Amino acid sequence: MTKDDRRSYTTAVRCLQQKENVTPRELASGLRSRFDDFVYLHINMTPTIHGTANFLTWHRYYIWAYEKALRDECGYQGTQPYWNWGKYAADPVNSPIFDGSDTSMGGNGDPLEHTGTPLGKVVAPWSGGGGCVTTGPFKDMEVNLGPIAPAMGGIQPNGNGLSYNPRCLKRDVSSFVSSRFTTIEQTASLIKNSDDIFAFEDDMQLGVSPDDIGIHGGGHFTIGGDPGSDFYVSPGDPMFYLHHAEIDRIYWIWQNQVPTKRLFEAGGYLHMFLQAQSGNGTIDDPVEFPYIGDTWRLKDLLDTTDGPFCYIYE
Ligand SMILES: [Cu+2]
Repeated sequence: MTKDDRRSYTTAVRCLQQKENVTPRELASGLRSRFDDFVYLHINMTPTIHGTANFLTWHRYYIWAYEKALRDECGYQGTQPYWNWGKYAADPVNSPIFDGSDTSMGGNGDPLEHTGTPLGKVVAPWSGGGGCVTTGPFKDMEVNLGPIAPAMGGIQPNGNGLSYNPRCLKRDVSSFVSSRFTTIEQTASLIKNSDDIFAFEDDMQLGVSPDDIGIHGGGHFTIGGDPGSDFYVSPGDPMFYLHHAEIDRIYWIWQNQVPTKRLFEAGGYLHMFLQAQSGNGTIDDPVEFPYIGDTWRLKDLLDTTDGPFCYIYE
């Protein structure tokens, strides 16, 4: 993206953060903006959109609806950017994305030492940030909802996370995480070696060995912080949408290796915690987006050039 395009994008995101929410405040008293509509929906649906048959398609539409809101409600003329993690996996803090300039997505958090961020069997150590983001376009933004399940040390949950809890955006951008879990080799291997949708979505979310967290977790925990390290509230950090655009791009590349099969399949359970008890998802399942979009069938969301979509990645 040109520097002007990058500034247009973050300006539109800040606009979304200034617009009124559409979701009724009776559902979450902490809602303060149109941006929060997206955060709230993700919080509310977390157990039925992760580790599930609809994980990839739900997040695909979610990112698309966010881009649409930026365009229709905040005058953004560009497209949704993605974060090619692998390109900067060795040193994300100094990449154009996190360097804190006015063309970045905001800098790392100020130094605030903590006990680390547990990631399954591995603990990502404090990586020099952890405090408030004080540079770049989001230095003054307020995070209103959460925390619910913050992974970074030193951050406490705030009940059900739905009440008004204004605070700064915190990050602990981690090369420990990015260099272990989001390299180009790992992404290429996921695309080349996942023969079916089960292997693809499992390896992406869980990794290929017990101490791996997959590229999905890798991107999330490269950002870290609050709400970035919070499974429920992570869309409260604007970087979420660049991370999940990259997830969608990798999914799109993988689908297009065998389009005759991969544009027509989904697999997995309906509920992350209930697993087998919840039953298997199918491509006829409804996929819902209250207050940010419409209700679709999963099969409508499999092809980025069909159903509601008409896009490709460059
Ligand atoms: Cu999610």
